[in-house]
Amino acid sequence: MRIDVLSVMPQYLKSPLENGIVRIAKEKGLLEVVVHNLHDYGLGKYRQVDDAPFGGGAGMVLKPEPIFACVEKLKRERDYDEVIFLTPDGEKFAQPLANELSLKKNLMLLCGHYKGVDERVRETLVTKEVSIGDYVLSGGELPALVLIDAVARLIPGAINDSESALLDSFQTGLLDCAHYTRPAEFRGMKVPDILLSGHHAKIREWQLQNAIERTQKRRPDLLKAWEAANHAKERQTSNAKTAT
Ligand code: 6GU
Repeated sequence: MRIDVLSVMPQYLKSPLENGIVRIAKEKGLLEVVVHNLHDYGLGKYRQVDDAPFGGGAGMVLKPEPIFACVEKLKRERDYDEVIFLTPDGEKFAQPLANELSLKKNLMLLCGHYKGVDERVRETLVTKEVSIGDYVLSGGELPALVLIDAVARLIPGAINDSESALLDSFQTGLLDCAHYTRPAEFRGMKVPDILLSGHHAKIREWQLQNAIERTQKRRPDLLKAWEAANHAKERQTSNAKTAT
């Protein structure tokens, strides 16, 4: 997969793209991330990328010309599955979208700034608008990094334990269960006996029960959705059984 990121603050993106899961996926040849500085496409002697909004008001708006120039250049080089604009008024980012994007070949991410971008960019170049939550950040760089991390770890082969990304919180519809490592007793606090038993079926059962309890306590909304999906599945299986 290749991801092109368009930003007016390319330096800001550097360290997260050179470390952790993104670095590993790059080193394994599974992911390529190319950052483009919109100032390289800026106007005039000062490489201007933003301007005051028509109609007045606070903050600056990213001008259309540098963004069109950069996007059009890249589009001449390859086809993009999505051109994603990171913006607080976009679709809320969640695991299903990360899963979907992890299957794509070429993604373009446009980081907004200041008051946003000229609306004509959104109308003609952007295919998807994504937010990472209901709060306002100063720019789209952190959201782009969030999206890249969530997607990179889903690319098959990116993480060693191929099972583990599929068992994450949200993939099963439940939050993750509690985890423990050595020592079995620490300052009087004991790891649940069952986890030390070596009885795999019983351990799975404990983990599921623990995940259900944690989800009930922390995110009852998620548990409701999980139960509804589970009941639908059970109905399907029992219908299939009566049909045969
Ligand atoms: Cl994608 N951008 C900005 N600027 N703020 C946000 C956001 C995006 N998602 C949540 N807050």
